Amino acid sequence: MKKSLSLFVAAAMWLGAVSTQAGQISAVPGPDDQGGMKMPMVTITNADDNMNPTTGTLSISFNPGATPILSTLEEWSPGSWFADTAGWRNDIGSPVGVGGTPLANAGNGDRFNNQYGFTFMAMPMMGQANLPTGKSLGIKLTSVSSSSMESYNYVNSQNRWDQIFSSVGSQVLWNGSMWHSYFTLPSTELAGTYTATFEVFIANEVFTGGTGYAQYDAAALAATKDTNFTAATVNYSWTVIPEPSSLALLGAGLLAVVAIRGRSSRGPHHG
Ligand SMILES: [Cu+2]
Repeated sequence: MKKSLSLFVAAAMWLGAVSTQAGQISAVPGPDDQGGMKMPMVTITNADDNMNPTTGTLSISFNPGATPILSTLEEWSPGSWFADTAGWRNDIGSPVGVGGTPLANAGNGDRFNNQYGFTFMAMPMMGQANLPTGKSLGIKLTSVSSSSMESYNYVNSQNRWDQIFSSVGSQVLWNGSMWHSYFTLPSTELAGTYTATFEVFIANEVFTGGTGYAQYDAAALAATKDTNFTAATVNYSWTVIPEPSSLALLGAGLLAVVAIRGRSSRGPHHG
């Protein structure tokens, strides 16, 4: 009995630990709510001219550590919902009734995570070149394990929640500022591991985006790669764990199993 009880209590405590807000919240829970940022750092090395390179190699330094979890709003911030006018409400708002969510504030309840964030560093004196003049960084989705996974550029101040990387081969221009896009997955998708791969390259296009740190207008989607710079690859992976309701069922099931075992194996004088 003790073991199953402690599992049940641990699950309940985990659910309680992420409960910091309730009611309407004005921002989407972010890396601080999810276990911290995980940031591949991009540099340009082996450049012909570190101040303004025309050739070089993109390098990525990345130690992701524990695999991020794709979870629902109710798991990241129990009892919370978004304003009915929030750009992200429809996708990742909890379904009506979940955590007390009113109908007007309800959404599809997709799981989400934005712990991953690209960063770029230039230190010309240390062999890490500047971005070339007249060009920008580009990020292209080269594979994804589930077509149900989606990615969004979130800019709270613009009430912006725009789908990006809409299919394999889709790309954005990136200005090099630390950029955490959101990844979402419908709550109906199975537990397990999900992955995506991105190529980071130098694009023959100036960054002109007004949508935050990523640009995904027609010019960005059509930008070509500068092949004088060797591109780099980064792999992301996420875990989907069973629903808390499943965990609760599991806990109840274990309790039942232990109770039955106790009845059949213990004598009448157990204390
Ligand atoms: Cu970051």
